[in-house]
Amino acid sequence: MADINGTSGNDVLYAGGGTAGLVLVVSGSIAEGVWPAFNLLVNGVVVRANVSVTADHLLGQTQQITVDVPAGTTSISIDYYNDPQIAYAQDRNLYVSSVTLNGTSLPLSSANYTRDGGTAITGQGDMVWGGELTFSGPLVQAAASSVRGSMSIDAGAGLDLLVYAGSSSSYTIDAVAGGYTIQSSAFTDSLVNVERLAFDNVRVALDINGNAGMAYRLYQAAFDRAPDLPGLGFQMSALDNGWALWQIAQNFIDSPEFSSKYGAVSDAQFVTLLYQNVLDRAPDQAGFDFHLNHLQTTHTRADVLREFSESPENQANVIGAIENGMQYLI
Ligand SMILES: [Ca+2]
Ligand SMILES: [Ca+2]
Repeated sequence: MADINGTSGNDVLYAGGGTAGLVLVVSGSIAEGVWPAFNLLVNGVVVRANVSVTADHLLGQTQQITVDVPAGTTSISIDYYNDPQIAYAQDRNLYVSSVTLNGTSLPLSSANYTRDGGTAITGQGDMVWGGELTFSGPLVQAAASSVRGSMSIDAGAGLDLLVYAGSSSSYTIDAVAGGYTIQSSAFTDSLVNVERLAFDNVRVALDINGNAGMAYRLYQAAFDRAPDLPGLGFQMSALDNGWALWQIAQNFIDSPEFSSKYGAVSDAQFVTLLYQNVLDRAPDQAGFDFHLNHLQTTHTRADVLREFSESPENQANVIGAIENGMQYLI
C-alpha cells in the first residue's frame, strides 16, 4: 500500500505543503530615503539581522524571507526597529502579509504586536510603528514539528489530480521508472498512476502517453511550436471530455495560424510541408507516397496531421520537452 491511495475512478488527492522552514512575505514604505528594517528572532534569539525591506507596498510588491527553524521552536518575532516615530515625515512602515512555518500558515490574527513604548495590539500585520510582532503558542509548536516526510502516492486507475500547496517553483519533478518523483525542500514523493498535478500557480500534466501528450504533440505538429499554457489546458480538456484527436486536428487546420503557416496548398504540397514542419526533414519517397495516397483515398487532412503528430518520429522529437511534465493552465 502506498501512503496515499486513489480509487479506480478519477480522484483529486491532496499532498499538502512541501516547504520546510519559515517563510515571511513582507513589504514596506520608505521614508526620508530609508526603508524599514527588522531583526528576525526565533525563541528570542536573532536568526536574521538587519533585513531591509525594499519591496514597495504602494506598488504591490512583496519580498520573501526564508529561514530554517528548529523543531523545538516556540516563538517567532519580527522586531521592526527603525521607526523612530519622531515626525510623520518619517512615516516608514513594515507590512507583514503572511508568515508560513513548514507549510502551515500562521494567521496574523494570532500574533501580538507590541509597539515600542508598550502598547499591545493583537492581530495586526501592519507595523506602522516600531515594535515587535510575535507568534507563539501551540500553533507555532505544532507547525515547527510538522515537516512531513516523503510519501508514496498511487492514484490508481482513472484521470487523477494531485494537489500540492505552494508554487511549482518549490518543487522539482523528475520522470523515473514507472512514475515520477516530486522533490521539495522537505521531502521526495514517489508517484505512480498520477496524471495531473496542481500547484498554486500552474498545473502540470504527467500523462505523456495520454491526452496531455497527444495535445502537446499536436501543437508541435500543426504549428511547429510548443503550446501556450491556456491553449494546452483547453485542448487537453476537450480530449478529456471525449473529443477525438482528429477533431482537434481539424480545428487546428481551420485556424488562422495554420492558414498563415501552410497557405492554400495542393495535397502533395501539404504532405511536403508536414514533413518540414513536423519532422524537420524532406520526405522520403515511400512515406510521401503513403500519405499522399491516403489523402487521395480515405483520409482527410486532419487525419494525416494526426498521423504525423502521433508518429514514432514526432514522439521521439517531442519527448525531451515533455518527459518531466507539461505545464498548462485551466
Ligand atoms: Ca484513480
Ligand atoms: Ca491514474
